[in-house]
Amino acid sequence: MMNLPQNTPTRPAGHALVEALIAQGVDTCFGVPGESYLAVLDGFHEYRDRIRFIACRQEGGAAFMADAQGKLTGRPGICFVTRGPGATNAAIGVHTAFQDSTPMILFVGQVASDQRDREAFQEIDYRQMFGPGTLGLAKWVGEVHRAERLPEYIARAFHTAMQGRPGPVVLVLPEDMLTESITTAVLPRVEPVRAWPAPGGLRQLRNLLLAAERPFVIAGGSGWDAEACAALQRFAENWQLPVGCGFRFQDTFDNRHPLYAGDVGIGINPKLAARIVASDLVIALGVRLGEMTTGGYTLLQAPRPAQRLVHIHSGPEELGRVYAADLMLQASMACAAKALESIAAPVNVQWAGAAAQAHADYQANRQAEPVQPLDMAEVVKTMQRLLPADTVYTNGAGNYSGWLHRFCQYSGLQHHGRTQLAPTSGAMGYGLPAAVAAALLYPERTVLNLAGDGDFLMNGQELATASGYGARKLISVVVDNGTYGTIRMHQERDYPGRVSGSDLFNPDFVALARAYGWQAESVTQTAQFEPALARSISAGTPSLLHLRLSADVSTSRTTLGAIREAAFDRVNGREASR
Ligand SMILES: Cc1ncc(C[n+]2csc(CCOP(=O)(O)OP(=O)(O)O)c2C)c(N)n1
Repeated sequence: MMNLPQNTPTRPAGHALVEALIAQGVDTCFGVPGESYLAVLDGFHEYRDRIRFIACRQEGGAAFMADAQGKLTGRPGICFVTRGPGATNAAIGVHTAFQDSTPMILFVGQVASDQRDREAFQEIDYRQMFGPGTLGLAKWVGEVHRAERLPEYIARAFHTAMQGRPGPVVLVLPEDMLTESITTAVLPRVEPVRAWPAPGGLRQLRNLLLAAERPFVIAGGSGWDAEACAALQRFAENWQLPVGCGFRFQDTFDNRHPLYAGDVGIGINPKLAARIVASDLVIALGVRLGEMTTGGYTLLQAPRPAQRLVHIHSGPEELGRVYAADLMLQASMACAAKALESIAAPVNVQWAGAAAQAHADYQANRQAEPVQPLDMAEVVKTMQRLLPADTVYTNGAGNYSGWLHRFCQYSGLQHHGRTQLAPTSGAMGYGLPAAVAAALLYPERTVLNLAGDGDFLMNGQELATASGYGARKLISVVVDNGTYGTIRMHQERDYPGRVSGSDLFNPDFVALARAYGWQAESVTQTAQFEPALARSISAGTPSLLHLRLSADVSTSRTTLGAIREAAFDRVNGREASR
């Protein structure tokens, strides 16, 4: 517990806010400045030896950086933006933090209290904009009307962001409130209150396991820590359970472990999908069981799956939201797996061989037909061969991310903390700012961002933040196929041959990166990638590798041409049968 000062000197609320962040252990904040919160910026100046404000180039980038900070540290990532235009730009990060269950706090400057409700300059009602009425944005929106209560609001924001299902909180700061002088002391560091699963529920889970023949665990979601991931591994080992990781939570279970069965997300290994469908007990541990982790609600039929279902989640509102599970347990992920590993397992389980087979299927899925002239599977495997084991991999949205999902082997959190930063919200533009945040927060670690050409330019301006703040071990690999490839893929499936709105007109990515002080080069053939990556690793500055790919290379499994042909065959077949 921090000792509270007995006689807190008078200071502006804007300074007290920065003091409160320091008391919460925050040493880095992301944001774009605005005249609406000058008193807070002055607080950052006052405490500049203890906390830094990273000035980003667009609030969308800043909010994604805060989300990445939340994912990496397990405590709220912090973002500051100005009113109206700043807040609207930042909304994408709030949505991502909500869908990804990332603890995050967005501080928004607000018009002065005596101007409220006049639609004053850049005024928005943030409770309406982000609030519970718009389900899927902030977990809570608070507006601070009394400066002396600011410490109370900040402590609540930290609790709310971390407790239950973690998520984003928006705190609104009227300009005049921030300049008021207060003597209120800041509150001590907040630790989240955690929930353990009920003992009776654990007994029921044991009975379900003993009655099962083909159980399967899907682990993921937010709130895991190193100890919890280690406990999950022991639980799986005790019961010889095959474990899959939920969509974009691939670092929950060590991918090299013999019980690992693969990722349960977009582009799932068909054999893994079949295994889950054929299982008779699914233990969903920490995952929301959303569309991406259930194969569009088909791996588990909604709302009543064919398999028996145990759903363990930190947020009670997620339990029973879609699925009528046989057993639902509310528990924080930091506690759940520790409780599960205490469940006594029999000496032998009848499905032991199944876990080995599931891992063999996962390994087989990492083999792919060679592709000429630039083989993305080889690119990802080369990255993993050359980069340190604790490298953080980031991506945004787009088909290109499928190569990471399928071929990158993430380690469990017990080894290197989080090594995957990727938006379950499917937000394009996430990967580059997330990588910049990781590189600035953990300068000793290497960070690799894989980006599509569409995805990359959604937040390309943050190249300046990386070089400006001295990121070094940061590599961005841009997969340039000249198209919004994912959308083109859907078009070819549904409207074959009718390309509309999905072509891209790209800049010279190498020249662009160099203009920002990055090292950069192009790669057109597989053999060029390894030496280029080696040069990036020893660059001492951020670097960009521009991979030029044919638009026809659509996913790790198929080409645009094949998709189009199949679609034409379908259409023609339909017409012929009329
Ligand atoms: C912010 C945002 N806008 C639009 C989309 C819809 N979308 C999903 S993937 C995609 C195309 C991605 O293109 P690119 O980054 O070039 O990757 P590719 O699919 O070609 O590999 C689009 C437009 C989205 N997911 N997020």
